[in-house]
Amino acid sequence: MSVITRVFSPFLGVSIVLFSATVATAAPAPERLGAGLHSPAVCAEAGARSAAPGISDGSDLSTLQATMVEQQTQTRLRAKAGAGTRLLTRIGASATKATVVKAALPASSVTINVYFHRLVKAAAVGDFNSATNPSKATNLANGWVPDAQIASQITVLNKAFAGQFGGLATVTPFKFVLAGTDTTVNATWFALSRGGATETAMKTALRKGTKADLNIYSANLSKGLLGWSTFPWGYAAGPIADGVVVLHTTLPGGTTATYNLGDTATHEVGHWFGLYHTFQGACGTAVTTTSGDLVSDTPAESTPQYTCSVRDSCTTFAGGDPIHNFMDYTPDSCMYEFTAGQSQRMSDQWVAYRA
Ligand SMILES: [Ca+2]
Ligand SMILES: [Ca+2]
Ligand SMILES: [Ca+2]
Ligand SMILES: [Zn+2]
Repeated sequence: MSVITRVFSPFLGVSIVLFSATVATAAPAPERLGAGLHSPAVCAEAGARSAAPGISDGSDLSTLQATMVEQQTQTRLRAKAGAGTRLLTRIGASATKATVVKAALPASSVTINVYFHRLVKAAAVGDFNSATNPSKATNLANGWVPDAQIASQITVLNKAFAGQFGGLATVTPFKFVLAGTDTTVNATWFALSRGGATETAMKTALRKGTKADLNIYSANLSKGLLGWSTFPWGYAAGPIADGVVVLHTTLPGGTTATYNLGDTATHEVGHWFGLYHTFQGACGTAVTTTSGDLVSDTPAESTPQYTCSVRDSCTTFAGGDPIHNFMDYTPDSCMYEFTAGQSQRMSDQWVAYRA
């Protein structure tokens, strides 16, 4: 209970009421709720997202957890309404219960510093950046992601968040610049597991910058994971954990087939900005900003889609599944768009937690 109190103190009364009201429908225990919201890695991707549909890491938020996050976000947006952020509309009976809708930050108006941390297993053999190095494959396997791949990853992020991969072509508020790259030879850190003491030790040693800076770590993730990320609302309680972790072979030009165009990072950075999976909350109860992934222009989706096959998993609601959305689980070549609603959510989350 103390964890909830610390996070949701602005909403303590509301949270208790909410929890009490949902106990009868098997709401998570308070301890689990707190752990879920504070986990250094509340979202992780199944590496087998193409080959083994149905694998779940249990990292998606419950509807109750998502509701509590929304309440906290609303309070923070409301508190910042007078601090230079325009309050567009209030819908509701009173200011304290109203839904706050912010003007989206202007397109491409926020530049994110990216600190890239390359974890490697052993010292490089020769020049790891050289395409003609006979030991190139060994170096790649040991985590020596070439500088050119890191540069390409930044380019992919910039194109993805500027809507330059086609599809809906949504230009979000965000741009990225590589602020620094460091390399650490540590076989234990390289074989990274999610949520353990090793991750904490590694991030404690390497994380740079503030809540507005993006730290990306590349490593040989255990259990077949492609990547994981923290959410923005977790920063206050876990600043060291804040950031994105990706399998080292998922960068553009990497060796993990179908996941080597750099969209693992795109997807995880989406979480870092506060986006949920498009299948969050399954079909939900409606296609609105209060159901499912809390974005009204992403069609409801019951489960992750692991291939690029068109389907409609929530026939109650209009629209085919958003298989081309970066926040589904489809292969990199299949995912290429964010929606305007997702851009608005990222903008709101940025104002609430990272600005
Ligand atoms: Ca939706
Ligand atoms: Ca549908
Ligand atoms: Ca793509
Ligand atoms: Zn995810």
